[in-house]
Amino acid sequence: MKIRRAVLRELPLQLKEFFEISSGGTQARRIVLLTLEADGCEGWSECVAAETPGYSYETTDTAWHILTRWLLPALLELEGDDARTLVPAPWLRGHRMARATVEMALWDLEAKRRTVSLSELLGGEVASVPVGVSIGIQKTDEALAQKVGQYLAEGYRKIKIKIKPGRDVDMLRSVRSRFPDAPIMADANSAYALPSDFDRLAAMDDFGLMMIEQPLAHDDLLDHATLQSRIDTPVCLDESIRSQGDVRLALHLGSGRIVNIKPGRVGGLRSSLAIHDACREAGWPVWCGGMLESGIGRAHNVALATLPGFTLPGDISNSSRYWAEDIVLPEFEMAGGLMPVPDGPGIGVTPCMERIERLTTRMEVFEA
Ligand code: OSB
Ligand code: MG
Repeated sequence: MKIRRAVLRELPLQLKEFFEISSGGTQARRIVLLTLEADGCEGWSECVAAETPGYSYETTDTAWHILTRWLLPALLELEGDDARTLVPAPWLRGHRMARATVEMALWDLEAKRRTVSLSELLGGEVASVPVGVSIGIQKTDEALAQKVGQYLAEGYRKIKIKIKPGRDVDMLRSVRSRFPDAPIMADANSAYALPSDFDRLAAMDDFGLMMIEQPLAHDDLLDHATLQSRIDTPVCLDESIRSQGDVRLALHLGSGRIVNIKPGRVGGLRSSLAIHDACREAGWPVWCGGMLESGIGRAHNVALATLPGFTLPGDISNSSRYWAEDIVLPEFEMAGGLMPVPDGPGIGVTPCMERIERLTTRMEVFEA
């Protein structure tokens, strides 16, 4: 098996609503899609890098550079029986979002070559997955309460509220008083530090949160362990887990009790499976995070979330929660808090080529 053609595209897609996290906000997404062709099949993936280096050092532009200068030219030189064994430029350090883009397209391609769903190829076990929604920082407590109420009514099983210093304890108290039993959690995206913010974080123990996600530095595990030993709320790691090595260290140190797995962040699906397995063995639940993806990235996330260790609802919401119109058919739409898993070959959704081609603002093609 040899990849005959690789096509990398960028297309702008406007989120319906401005999405603010502690490090900044986004409305205009720059979606990067990769298509790999071999044996009459097409593997698809989406690069999760953001427009600005606020979540990770990688951005749309660094990923584009690493993909076009290094990964895709090297990929076209490789050959193997199973698409998943093709690892271009294994010497290349870091840049996991760029690397994951290639790896995830190869998984989709291999699933399509075998005419099985991506979920089945990954070892998934269920036909639908429980899902939640992530709410950006809102200007007022009223605006937040309105959104929480709306999403609970739609059936989401986990309501994630973005927090930052100054929009945290009082805001969470207000939302908890209005929704006493709702499955609520908070995500700080690394906005706090120890020891200065300890009291503020410990105060959140009063609100019965499902978890607090990534309260401390994006590359820290040690202070997270100290924090977890002193608060009751489970700490969930996001930014700090970039590899199997990171999760082994986190498990050893007790840096939390839960991991948010985003395949793009950890270099792909193989690495996600290893992190899943390590957490499962240690008794830590995992769930699948999101990066405001289009339906292409979402399809990969849904497939990954069918693995048995994904016991908590993922940040996998309806296409219509993000976009006026998604770029895949059918669009993702959950019912009763459960997202159906596409059962067609590979990612199981069809890219809308006419729309994708019309929106594309840059494209590079590689041919063997
Ligand atoms: O920290 O999980 C995060 C979006 C962009 C960057 C970081 C995060 C998020 C989300 C959105 O929470 C989840 C989604 O895609 O719905
Ligand atoms: Mg997060």
